[in-house]
Amino acid sequence: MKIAVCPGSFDPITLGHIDVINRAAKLFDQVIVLISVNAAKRSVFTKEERVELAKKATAHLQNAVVDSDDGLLADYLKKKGACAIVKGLRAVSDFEYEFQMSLANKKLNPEAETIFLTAAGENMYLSSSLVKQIASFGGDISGFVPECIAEDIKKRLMRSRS
Ligand code: COD
Repeated sequence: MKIAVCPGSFDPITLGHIDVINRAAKLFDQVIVLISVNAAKRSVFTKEERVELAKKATAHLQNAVVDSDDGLLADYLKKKGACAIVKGLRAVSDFEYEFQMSLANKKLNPEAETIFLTAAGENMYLSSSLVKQIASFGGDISGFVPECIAEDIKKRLMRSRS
């Protein structure tokens, strides 16, 4: 069985992430959506909240599961017997960072291939930070995140502003 991991902070998960996960689910037998730690970012949503949102947003995929891990991605892949890391690339600005990560992960776990899927044209500009900013001002985020989680995100961010 070919298992791929789609890792990210997913703070929160957006339609851009979902597009990459949907496409990975067509290429692999199983996809693990992994809520992981980016040492350079401070998350607004708790790990539990991010897992819950990701579970709701990927409920339509029969071969996807959501998990979380606080350790190294390369070790997680070994533990799960996964052969690939699937990531989305939005622009040249993503490339340098992602390229460095993929080389480091390959060094740490030579079995792990990183596969990049180019972002869909309509999601090129989309990021979790943008969603948080719009939602915290009470704006409409329905075009940016799956409909089933839009209200949860909005309520949560409006609450933390008050
Ligand atoms: N369209 C397509 N893809 C997108 C979009 C979009 N609109 N937005 C984001 N993406 C892609 C990103 O390029 C990324 O590949 C993925 O979706 C997740 O995005 P984020 O922003 O939620 O997640 P990041 O970039 O903060 O995730 C970084 C990791 C948590 C994966 C990384 O820090 C990691 O591997 N951490 C584990 C610890 C570790 O092993 N560190 C050392 C690595 S060498």
